[in-house]
Amino acid sequence: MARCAVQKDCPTGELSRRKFLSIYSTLFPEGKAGPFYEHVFRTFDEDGSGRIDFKEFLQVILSILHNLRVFVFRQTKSLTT
Ligand SMILES: [Ca+2]
Repeated sequence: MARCAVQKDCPTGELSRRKFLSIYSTLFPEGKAGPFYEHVFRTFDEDGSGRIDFKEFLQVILSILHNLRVFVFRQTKSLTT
């Protein structure tokens, strides 16, 4: 079901500015979509294409997982020393 929603929202496999703002405004009607969009795309859109492709998305996910692993390691180490 989630895959169908992604294919419907991003049929090219990339997330555009327009689609991002549409999804964000639907999920967070009280939120400030513009500033958040700028932050997200500055972080995710590595090639500056104005779209987030699957490779860029995976790189961010891997970065988050790495940072989470480092955080857990440090927390665990501080408990044992
Ligand atoms: Ca891009």
